[in-house]
Amino acid sequence: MKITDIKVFVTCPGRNFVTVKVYTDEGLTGVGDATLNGRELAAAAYLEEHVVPCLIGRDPRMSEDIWHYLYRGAYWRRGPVTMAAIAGIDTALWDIKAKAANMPLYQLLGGASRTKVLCYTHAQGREIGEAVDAVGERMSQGYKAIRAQVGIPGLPDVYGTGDGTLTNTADDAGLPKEEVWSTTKYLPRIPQLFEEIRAAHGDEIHLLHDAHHRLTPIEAARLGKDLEPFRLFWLEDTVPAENQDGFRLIRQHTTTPLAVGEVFNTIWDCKQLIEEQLIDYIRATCVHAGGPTALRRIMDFAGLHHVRTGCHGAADMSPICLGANLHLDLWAPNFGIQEYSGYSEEMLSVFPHAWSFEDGYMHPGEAVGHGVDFDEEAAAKHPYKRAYLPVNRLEDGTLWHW
Ligand code: EZ4
Ligand code: CO
Repeated sequence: MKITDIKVFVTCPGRNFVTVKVYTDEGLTGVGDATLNGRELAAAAYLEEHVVPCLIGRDPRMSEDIWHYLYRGAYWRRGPVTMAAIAGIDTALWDIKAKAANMPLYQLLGGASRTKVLCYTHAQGREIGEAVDAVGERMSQGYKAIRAQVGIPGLPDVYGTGDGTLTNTADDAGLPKEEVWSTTKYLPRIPQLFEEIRAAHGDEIHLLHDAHHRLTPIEAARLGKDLEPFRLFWLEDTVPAENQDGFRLIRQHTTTPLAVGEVFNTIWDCKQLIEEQLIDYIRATCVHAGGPTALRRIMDFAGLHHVRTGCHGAADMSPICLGANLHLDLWAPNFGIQEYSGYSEEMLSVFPHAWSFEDGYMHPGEAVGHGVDFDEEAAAKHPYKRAYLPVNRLEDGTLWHW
């Protein structure tokens, strides 16, 4: 089998998605997600100019060799643009491989280790009461695990509480929106939120929270301690994880389970946190961590150290990424949970898919390959539109972590 062509599509059915489609001389095709929110055309150009020409004529079944060709062969390793591009190709190659084997992808990985995949979704409100109600609404939709976020008194909409989480964001000039942040105002608010959620909805529902990289280690340690009575499933992204030593301090102070890694690109970003058992869940996901070839290594490595998986699955990864994740989730012996924030009908119209949600659980489906397709005609109706993730400033104007 030979690769005859590779096309890269950038479409915006409500938000920008980068899709790679690999064509072969035997008629089989595969698709992969290469979306990098706010930097979409960088990943697309990387693919079109620097990757596609090298792969024409190669055997698509040699996904391991192609992965290393793109990773080692570039000399410049790692980085979000490179790894999203590699992920797009790698996911498409596994799609082809599984189609050639006439199997759903999870069978090639070792088969199902469970019958269904626990997922969590998002609930939020500007006021605590609103967030408590939103959790109840999600419970009534069947969800068994819910991430709760709430507005902070004295601040305009903060991360996770506005209404722009599903769609492209930019200000009126098409540039990044600016948000305002105060850790002092945030820290006492979150334990109040979870106290009220537990009081209203009981002990059974799994609760999660995302601090979105905004704290220092000692602040994170304090928040983790304050949240212990409410038994969170996890507390996510407390501190920026470039400095992984910071997690030692958090770990020494709290039994609240910790999750991190949605921005990680490679197993090297996970190494210290996993080896030293400083976290409980690794958030690495197909599109940002280099595709199934790389993600399954991270998952196995995590399994050696009592770390479970928790793939990032917000709506700025395409339904292809979610589909590929679900196959890995169904297989991984140390699976933890899968994020699922949902997609609009417009987004789903571009990505026909075999995956499904029922009563709080997902399943990748039994279609051959990873089970997600790309509708070129539907995509063509939604041209790329420049957009950004927001930036964040402290109240005195200091640029902060978003
Ligand atoms: O901010 O996907 O856990 N989910 C998240 C997401 C991320 C976006 C960034 O592109 O933190 O909402
Ligand atoms: Co997050």
